[in-house]
This record gives sequence, structure tokens and C-alpha cells, in this order.
Amino acid sequence: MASDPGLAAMLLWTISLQAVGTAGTNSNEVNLLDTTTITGDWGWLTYPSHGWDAINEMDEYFSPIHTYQVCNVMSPSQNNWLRTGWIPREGARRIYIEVKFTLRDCNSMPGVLGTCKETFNLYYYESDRAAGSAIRTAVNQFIKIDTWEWDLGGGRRRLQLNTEVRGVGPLNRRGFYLAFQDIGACIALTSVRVYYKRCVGVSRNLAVFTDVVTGADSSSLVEVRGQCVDHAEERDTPKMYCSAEGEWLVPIGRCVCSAGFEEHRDSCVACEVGFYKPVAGDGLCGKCPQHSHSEARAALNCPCDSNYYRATDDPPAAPCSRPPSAPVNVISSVNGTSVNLEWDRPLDTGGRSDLQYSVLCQKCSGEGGSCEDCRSGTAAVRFIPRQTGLTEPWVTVLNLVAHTNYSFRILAMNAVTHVSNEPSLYASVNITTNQAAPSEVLAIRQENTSQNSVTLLWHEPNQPNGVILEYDIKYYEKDNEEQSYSTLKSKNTSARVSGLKPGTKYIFQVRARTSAGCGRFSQNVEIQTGKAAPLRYNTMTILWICMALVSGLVAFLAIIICRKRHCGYSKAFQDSDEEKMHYQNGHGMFDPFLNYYHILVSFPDARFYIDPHTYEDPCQAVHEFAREIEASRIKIEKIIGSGEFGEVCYGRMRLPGKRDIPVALKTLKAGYTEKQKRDFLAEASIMAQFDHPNVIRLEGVVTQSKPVMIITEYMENGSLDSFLRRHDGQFTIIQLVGLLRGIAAGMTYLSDLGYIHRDLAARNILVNSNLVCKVSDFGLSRVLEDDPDAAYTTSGGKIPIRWTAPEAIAYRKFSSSSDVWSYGVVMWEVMSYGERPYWNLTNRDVIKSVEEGYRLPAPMGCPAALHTLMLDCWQKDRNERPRFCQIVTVLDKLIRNPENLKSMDTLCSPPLMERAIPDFSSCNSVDEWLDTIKMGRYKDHFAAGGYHTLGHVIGMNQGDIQRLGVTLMGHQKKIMTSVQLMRAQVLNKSVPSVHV
Ligand code: ACK
Repeated sequence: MASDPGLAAMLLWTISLQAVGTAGTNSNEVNLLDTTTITGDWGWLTYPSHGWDAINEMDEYFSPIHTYQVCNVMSPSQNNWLRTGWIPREGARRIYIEVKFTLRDCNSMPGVLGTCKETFNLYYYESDRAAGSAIRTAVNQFIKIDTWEWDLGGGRRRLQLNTEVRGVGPLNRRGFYLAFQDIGACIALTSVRVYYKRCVGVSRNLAVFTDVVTGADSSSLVEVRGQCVDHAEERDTPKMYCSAEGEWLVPIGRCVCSAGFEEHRDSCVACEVGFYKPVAGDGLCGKCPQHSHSEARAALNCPCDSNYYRATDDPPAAPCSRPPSAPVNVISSVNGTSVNLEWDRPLDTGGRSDLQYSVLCQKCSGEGGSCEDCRSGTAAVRFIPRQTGLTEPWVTVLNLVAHTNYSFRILAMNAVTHVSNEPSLYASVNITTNQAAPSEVLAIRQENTSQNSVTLLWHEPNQPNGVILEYDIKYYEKDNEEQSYSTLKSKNTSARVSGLKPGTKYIFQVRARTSAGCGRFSQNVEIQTGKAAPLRYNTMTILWICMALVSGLVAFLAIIICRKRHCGYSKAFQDSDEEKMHYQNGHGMFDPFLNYYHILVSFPDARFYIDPHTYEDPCQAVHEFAREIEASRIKIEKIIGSGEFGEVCYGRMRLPGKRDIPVALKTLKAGYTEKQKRDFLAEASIMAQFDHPNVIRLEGVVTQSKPVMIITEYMENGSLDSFLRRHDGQFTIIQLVGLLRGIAAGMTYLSDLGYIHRDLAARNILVNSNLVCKVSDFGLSRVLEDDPDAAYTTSGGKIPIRWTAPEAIAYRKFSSSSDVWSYGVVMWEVMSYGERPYWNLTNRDVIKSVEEGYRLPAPMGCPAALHTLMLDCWQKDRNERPRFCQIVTVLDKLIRNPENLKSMDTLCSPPLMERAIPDFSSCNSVDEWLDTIKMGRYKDHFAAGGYHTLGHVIGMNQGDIQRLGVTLMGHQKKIMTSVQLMRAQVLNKSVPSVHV
């Protein structure tokens, strides 16, 4: 025992401190050596033998205490080594040595000055294996870690237990030794702990990071990759860094729970039954959508319940759905050869919003009832907007064959219809088409072409839509279209057009006509007649020419005589096979030579209209044509006017399976006589025979209960005359021509049926909300009875003088031509916005002035082309008046070429009825003048603009009128035309009394 025995007791005191000084290890520290756990001697090597001593004693609790002590403070030149056993490194790159010791202060020990030291050194030495006990030779290889002094640890106490920690790294060998060198101090090592640090495995962001040993030096970080927990997958590679202190730093990346699993406390747990998770992610398991289920845990999706489906592009979260039920309440409305189908949505949409409809169409033959797809054959049936994939509950089907039964199926479907393999449910409706104009004539070809004639052949239209009564052949010189064209009629599919100029190019067009009207003209066919051969006269030729001329003259005279015997224009020539009408510059006129060539055989007028008075019992007639409607289906809402037989009301009608529609109801007032009832219902019997978009439509009659009613479609804008007055000056010329075109189309239809209206006037035209004009008022006696404008004539009848053709007034010769006269007056009413024809002239004066050749002047602002057409309608000779279908053609041309509507020749129109021009001579002021032209509303504008006298006014131009704030074009024109008239009157000095 080398230690100074007198000092041992002092060291024991230090040992008693050990119990309070021992610190527990952290969880991130792994001990490689811990002397506190060694029972008994530590077994370390000492050198020299009188240096360090192993001391085994008892503490105050009688627990054994092991220490190494040295205290050779009295002897100089001490070099005492204490070496641990070989400590395997166990993968550690950096180790920590925690030493607890006491170190005595030399001053506290008397007599040691000069030899006593207060420091000791710590060394280490790496080796791959235990190096045996040769410590003396090895000390040179030991590497110093540190030197400890007695006061280290901050204390100045004489004796205290120090705890010192030192780190060493990097270590590379499999193990190492530690060694303590004493150079003459009084030291007691009470414990030595050697450990390394690690980051303890954790689970972070659903990734597991296992234990990892810290890096080799105090600042190095060790990058560690995490592994996703069970049922999780990497989003971004999960990583963390392990610091030298054994702490996890900077987590990067993460894992997410796989499909069918959700996160629960750092792990992924399976979705419960009834829940699902379709994709990996942060989301939680969702409850199975409506009409779906999951049978096991961890479901990725929820299959649909039986009879429910998902469309291919439905997301897994979409509820399962079903195909829709059938559409309901299909309503069909047939219009000629087209039908409009409307329906209501299926009651069950299957839980989806992607409802679509398809329409199947079958054409059914009457007899066997066999049906075929209505697209088969040549007819190009069209569906608007389309046949399949309809999103709105309606479709219009065009180009059907007239008078044919069709069956339509409206299929409702959605995106699961195909998935389900169930047949689509449908609603069906059967219809029968009405008559319609024939389709276009196709394939016109020429057969023989000579210098003066061409023979044309063509095919019947694909859709004749009835019996073809005749074909119109229209032709004109190619370079001369606008001036003149000719028409020729043929009963069959060929025609020889003669009287042509040699060597000239002609354009030919053909159209078919049935009782339903004219079809469209075919495409242009251009044909050039042969060139004239130079004449070579010889005696024979001259003889032949003379004979031909003589026989031509004889034939011509015969024709003239023949014509005289017949009774004028149309009827006279309807016995010919080909009828020709020369229409030039809008004036109808016959060319006898052309008639000679072309008018040969006629065919009877197609009169389909049946006069109900030919029935003994008019009630039988009405039921033959019109449907009886139960009064309970009608709801009268308000009175809108009064007719001859009773009130006219607005109401709504609901028929079984159809939507309620607005209707006009003409009632027969109580206390009527049988004759009144007969006359009242006669109108319904007539109206029921008509079916045309420009003729008011009869919905039905109520005769089985009172009040007896006639039900017609409702026309929102009422009668045309008051409608125009309400909208004075507010329409463009094209809009006005559009109104007129509609009326002419309706009249074409009626006249083709042989119906003569006799009271065509703006007050008898009704206008709907789309500004469609429809001819109405079809009573028979009504012309004479219920029209306030009708006046008694000398022949005893009551006639609307201002609208009636002279021959009808004079000897009651009513015809479609007299209707054309009335149409001319309607044109005038329209263009003057409901002005009264002939203003305040008496009926007697009207008759007289018309007889004398005066005609209504162009209304203010009326284009010359329209006034010319009016004048054509007012030709004295009714045969010279255009037919309604020609009027339609002229108006169509004007609509297509609106520049022709620009010219106004108001001041130089042919025979003006001068007395009818407003006479401004009686106007004393601007206000009076404005009142006269019904523009009184602008009095203030004129006054504000400084136009106080008519003298100022006659100098105005259109710009001045605009600047006054007259914005409506119609009003500007009206005022401007009046200014021009006034100026003309003043300049002519024909009205000297005009106050200027
Ligand atoms: O000019 P209005 O408003 O239009 O006044 C008369 C009234 O009834 C007496 O005839 C109106 N009227 C007649 N038939 C119809 C109908 N089908 N639709 C709307 N109004 C009508 C006419």
C-alpha cells in the first residue's frame, strides 16, 4: 500500500458524498463502462505498484465502496498510472468519459509543499483487442484527453466530489483503454462511466426511425432515413438528423396511410366496415356513399347495393344511382309536316342530374300498322336541336311525310343507363302529320333545246306531301333577271318552254304546288337556246312562212274569241294544261301571244274549304270539324273585348295530358236566337278547316254547356290596327314588311283553299307576342253585320267600303282578287301605323274618288316598292291584281334585298289622291300642324328648339328633327315627309293660304 495512510481518512469523507453525487444516465446514453455497477474490485491495472491503490471499504450505510486512490504527496517525481480494462467500442464513434473524483488541496496538507500536486491526467488508447497487462511499455502510445486540476468544477472547497465529463472521437478501432496518470496529487476516483450517445428510435410523420449512434464529433449530424409504419407509404422520403447530443433534428418528408387505412396515433389503422378510403393520403376513412356498402375492414371502395350503379367516371365518393324512369306528360303539336314534342322530366331521375333524352322515330303505314325507322328512305327527317343527347325536354322533328302516322319514343337516360344494361324507359306518342307544301323539285334536265324553245323534265319532289296540282316553271334571261321573269304552269313533270330568244342564256326553276301551297323553287338551271341559222329564202320557204303566218293569225283570233267567252283572268285560263302569267316590274299583265303558246288545258281549282251553311244543321257541321271541349277544362280569367255575339275573354285551357295553354274565348251571350247560334258557330266550323301559321287556330268549341264558346289560340298583342297605333313609328320597315308577309302567306293559304275573306282589314288581323300576324274573323254574315266599318250599299248589303274592291261594292263580286284589294289597304294601314284609310272622307266620297282613279298615296316614310305593290293590288281590273302567292314572293324579295326599300318617291307617286293628302293650309301654328300629322307629342320639342312658325319648320332637314330629340326613326320620317309635303305645297303656291 503506497498511499499515505494519514490521508486515507480524509478520502473516506469524500466517498460518503458519492451517494448524493451519482447522476442517472439519460436514455440516449449507452454505457460502455460503469464502475458503479461493478461489485468488488474494478480489476484495473496499476503501475508502479506503489502508485494507485484499489480501496474497498464500507460507507455509512455499510454498503461496499470501491475506489482507486493515490496520495503520494510527500514524494517527488511521481508517475503513477491506472489503466482500465479493454473497452469494446460497440460502434460508437464518439465516447464520453464521466469521472467522479476528489482531489485534495495541497494547502490543506501540512509538510507537502514542493512535492504535492493538484492535477492528474486522463489518457486513452485505441486497440482492436485487449492488449494484455504490459502497461509500462504502452504508456507512450496513450493519447492525452485532458488534465484535471483540483479546483476544476468551479468549487474552492478544500475537498469536494468532482464530476467531469470529456468526449473523445472519432474512434476507429474496435475498442480502447483509458488511463489516469497521477504525478503526485492526492486523488480518489470514486466512479468512472464511459458511454456513447445515440438517438433513440422514434416514430415521426408515420415513419419509424430506429436507434442510431451519434456522429464522430460534437457538431456532426447523422442523416437517418425513416421507414413508413405498417400500411403507410412514402410521400416524400422521410428523413431526420441525429445530433451529437443524441437529439433528433429537422424531420423531412413523410408517410401517409395507404388506401383503406387512416392515421391513428402514429400508426395506420384499417377503415371499419361501412367505411372506405379509396386512395392513400392524409384523409380519414369516409362513410360509404348512399346506396353503397363495404363488407370488410380496410375497404378501398364501397360497391353499389343491388340495382344501383356507378358510371365509369363517377368518383368513388359519388352515391350509387339508377337509370331514370320514363319521361312524362309528352305533348305533341303537329304543324304541317313537323312536330314539336315536349315532355316533363321523369318522376325518378335515379338520383342523378345528368339526365338526357333520345328520340326514336318510326313511320307507320296505315293498314298493317307496320312501322319502320323514319330515317329510312330518301326523306331527310331532321331533329332540332338533335335526336340524341337532348338536355332540354323538347325536340322539333322536321321534314316528315304529310298525312302519315308516326310513332315517337322519348327515352330518358343518364350515365348509368349503359352500365345497368337495363333497357331505357320511354314515353311514346303517336301523331299524324298534316298537309304541307311539297319539297323542292330535284334533277331538272333538258331534253330538246331549239332556237326558241326548251323542253324540261324533272322528278316529282321527294316529299310531295299531297297530290301535286301543278308545277310552276319560272324562267328569265340570265342577264336580265330583275326586269322580267315569266312563269309557266305544267300539270306533269315536263314542260316545253317556247317563245325564247335564240342564242340566249336562260335560267329555269321549277316548283310544285299542292293544295297545301307552293313548294320551294328548285335550284337554278341554266340553258342556252340554239343560235339562229342565217336565213336563206327560196320560194318554198317564203310559201311556208306565209302559210304559217296565216294559220297563226287564225289561231290567234280563235284564242281571242275564246278568251272573250270566258270570264277573265284566273278562272278563264284554269282549263289549260300550262298557264302562263307574265309578271313584269311587279305589275301583273297577260301577254296574249304567250298565252297562245302556253295556255292550253286547265285543271279544276282545288276547293277544299266547305261552307258550313251547306249543312242543314250547323251544329252537325261544327262537330264535324271542331272538337268539343268540356267547360271544366276552361278557366276564364278576364274580359278583353266585345264581339258581335258577346264578350271576348282571355282564359286558360287544360286538356288531359297536356299543359294548360292561354286561349281566347269568344262567348255567345245569353238569350241568343237559333240563327245567332248558327252564325256564331259557323265561324268555328270555318276556322276548324284551317291549319296555317298565319291563320288563327281554333282550339275547339263549347256547345254542350253555357256559355257557348269558340276557343282560339291567344294572341298577346291583340288586333293589328290598335297594336300599330300603340307602337306608332317604333318598327323598322323590314319589321313592317315582315308583318305584311305573314298576312299575305295566310291569305295565300286561304285563297288556295278557295276561301274568300271579304273583310280583310288590320282590325281583323291578330298579332301574337312574336309579332306573327294571323288572319282572323271568319264569320259569314259578320262581314255585313258585325263590322263597324261596314256600310250599307245601294244593293242593300253592308260592306266595309274603305277596304272593299270596287267590283265587290258595285255588284258584290267578291273573289280572292277583291281580297287582294283589301290586302292593299291593309298594307297601307300597316305602313301608316294604323291610320284610317282615306282619313275622314265619307264613304260616298271614297267610292267616288276610287271610281275616278284616285288611290291612297304612299304613307309617310313608305318605300316606293311597297306603294307600288299597293297600287298593283288596287288595279281596277281584278285580273290585273297580283295573286297572294305572288305578293309573298315580292315581299320575300324585298326582305332579302332591303336596299330596294330605301327609295321613297312620296312626292311623285303615280296618281295620288290629292284630296287625301293632309292639307296644311288650314294649319295656323306648329302645334296645329303637329296635331294634324299626329305628332302632337313633340310640341314641346319644337318650341324648345325655337321652331315657332311653320316658316321655320319648312326649312328643316332630318338632322334638325333628330336634334330636337325625336329618336324614333318612324316619327322622324313621318315629320320629315310632312315637312317635304308642306314645302312642296308652298313652292307650288297651290295652297296660298298656308300660314308661313
Ligand atoms: O284589339 P284587341 O285587344 O284584340 O281587342 C279585340 C277584342 O278581342 C274583341 O275582338 C281581342 N281578341 C279577339 N280574338 C283574340 C285572340 N285570339 N287573342 C287575343 N285577343 C283577341 C281583339
